[in-house]
Amino acid sequence: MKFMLVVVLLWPFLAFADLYKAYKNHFDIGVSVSGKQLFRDDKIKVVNKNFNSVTAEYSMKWNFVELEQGVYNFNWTDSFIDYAENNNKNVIGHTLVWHKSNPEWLFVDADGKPETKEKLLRKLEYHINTYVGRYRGKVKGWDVVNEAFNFDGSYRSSRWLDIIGEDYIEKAFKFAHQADPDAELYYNDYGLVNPKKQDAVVALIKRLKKKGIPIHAVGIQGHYSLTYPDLKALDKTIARFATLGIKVMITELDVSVLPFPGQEERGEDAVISTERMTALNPFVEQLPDDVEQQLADRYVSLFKVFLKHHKSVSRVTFWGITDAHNWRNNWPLQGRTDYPLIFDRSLKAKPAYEALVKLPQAL
Ligand code: 9MR
Repeated sequence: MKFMLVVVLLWPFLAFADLYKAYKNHFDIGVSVSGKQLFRDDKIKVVNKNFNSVTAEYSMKWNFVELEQGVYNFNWTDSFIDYAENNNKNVIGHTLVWHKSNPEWLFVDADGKPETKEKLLRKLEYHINTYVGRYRGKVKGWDVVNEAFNFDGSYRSSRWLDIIGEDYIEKAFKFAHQADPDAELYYNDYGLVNPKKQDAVVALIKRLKKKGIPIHAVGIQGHYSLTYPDLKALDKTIARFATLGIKVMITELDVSVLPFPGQEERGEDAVISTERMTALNPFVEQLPDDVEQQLADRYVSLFKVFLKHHKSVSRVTFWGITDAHNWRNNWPLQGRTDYPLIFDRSLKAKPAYEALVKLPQAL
């Protein structure tokens, strides 16, 4: 009798212990890990318990693994892969081709002149072969190309586009497939609820599929806020991508609770009065309970949409372990105090976490 009572009282804690286990019938729950966090026991304990998929926040980008041409530094990634193998976590490779985080040498020749199309393609192929090939069978999927379009649907300006042209995207997918035919390959971008950008990505996916170039998922970056995006638009976005016969992944999820500054307040030369800065950075000491609750409710609303589409959504990845380390503290303005994740600055689970753990069984 006593035993029964204990089980009944403890049931919510026993049943809802770990976040990823709560979603085991729906999708993977991932998190990004930054360079140093991999070696911090307190952070890794949180990852072990709650997430079954891991992405490097920056340490697998080109300038980290091959800062000097031909001189590879795989130390961090080797440790990351070992960690994942030993702890049963899926590894997502982030990211092979991006307009940022590239080494100086990549786009120029030995004389410092712009690289030719042919030579840049060879550099890309060699890099992908070496890198993706090294971790063949160990990385579940790669963000092959990251953020290649503008909001108006045009190609985003980059050295890749300038030198190679639009087909740099398909070349990257081809090279990645050659290097590891079993790896999943993804296109990853933000703002995909935006109709024109969405159209451009849908067209890209259709084009790749028509040409027989493998693409397995679209990564919808979830850099959100308490009001953005509109949930109906998100719902439609996921549904549309799912009709293309690919998986949908919610990547880079974080929910800012801070006001979004106007365009004129965001430039490097912007002058913001002290009064206005207080309004833009209102929670320097702590997050008030009512906003904490709004954050929890917002996470629940977002996850209800993801759960609705669980047959197409295969992963949801948070962009960071703790509020103490998340890029939203410095974007779109430097030096604010944001609270976008589900573990607070002392690694304590927030009400949003508790709500998400309970959600699948409550529906
Ligand atoms: O959060 C990442 C930050 O720590 C890095 O300094 C930055 C450059 O490597 O990249 C940030 O992550 C970005 C991601 O790779 C792609 N989408 C936008 C993310 C936020 O800028």
